[in-house]
Amino acid sequence: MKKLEALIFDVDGTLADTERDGHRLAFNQAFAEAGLDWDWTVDLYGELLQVTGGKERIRLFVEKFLEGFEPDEDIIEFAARLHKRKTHFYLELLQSGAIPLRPGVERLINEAREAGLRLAIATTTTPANVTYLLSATLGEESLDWFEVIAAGDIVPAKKPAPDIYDWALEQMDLRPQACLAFEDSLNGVKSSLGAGLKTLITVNGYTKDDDFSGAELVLDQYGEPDKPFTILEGDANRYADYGHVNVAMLKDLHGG
Ligand code: XBP
Ligand code: MG
Repeated sequence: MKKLEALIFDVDGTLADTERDGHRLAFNQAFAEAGLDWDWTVDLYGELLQVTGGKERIRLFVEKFLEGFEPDEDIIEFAARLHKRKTHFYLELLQSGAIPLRPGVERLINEAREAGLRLAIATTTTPANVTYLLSATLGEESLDWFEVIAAGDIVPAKKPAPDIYDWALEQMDLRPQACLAFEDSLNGVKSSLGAGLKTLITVNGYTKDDDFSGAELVLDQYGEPDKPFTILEGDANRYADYGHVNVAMLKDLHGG
């Protein structure tokens, strides 16, 4: 087994709980601005999360839930235009500081940097969504901590395809055996496992019932020294004593 050299993080649901009170609200703002009476409720949004990517999600909604709806323009262009406004509203939300990182994320990133681990991002979300989230939560200098920010349409096939992780690994000139991936969802874990990466899952409200077969460990959160995680799936005897995810635990999990 190769030594652990790098950590590759998903963003939505993994670094921050962005979907329910972030992306969803921004989609609804864009719909209202466009004069559409669409309301993506918490439950409906959960169903729409079966596809990754905001433009793809709008198209799924139109195809599956809006029989007979025909935009004046091509559906691809229509969804792209609407999505641009959604991104605008989402960035506003991030800038306002409304979306914090998940518990333990900042501590873990700092510890990983101190330990000399290389860091990267692999996400389907729009690139600006990542840079705004990092700047708003960890400060602008944090953008330099991540060697690669693989995001959005940089690869045509979004998660669950492994392409975004493959791309990040290629940019870092690393083999998957030298890395760990951090994910929160079924589409995410399919993508990371497809790229050959051992994966640590932290679930959220939308993904707690997903099938995480193949992941190394499934936790409710990363935890803090005074706020331990709960192990949902995986080797509880081996990992429970760590209490919170730290570099020693990641090395144990990675096995190298
Ligand atoms: C996240 C996504 C993203 C966001 C919306 O999936 O699917 O599409 O919901 O972002 P993952 P955009 O965490 O697996 O990367 O609207 O910018 O596409
Ligand atoms: Mg995710």
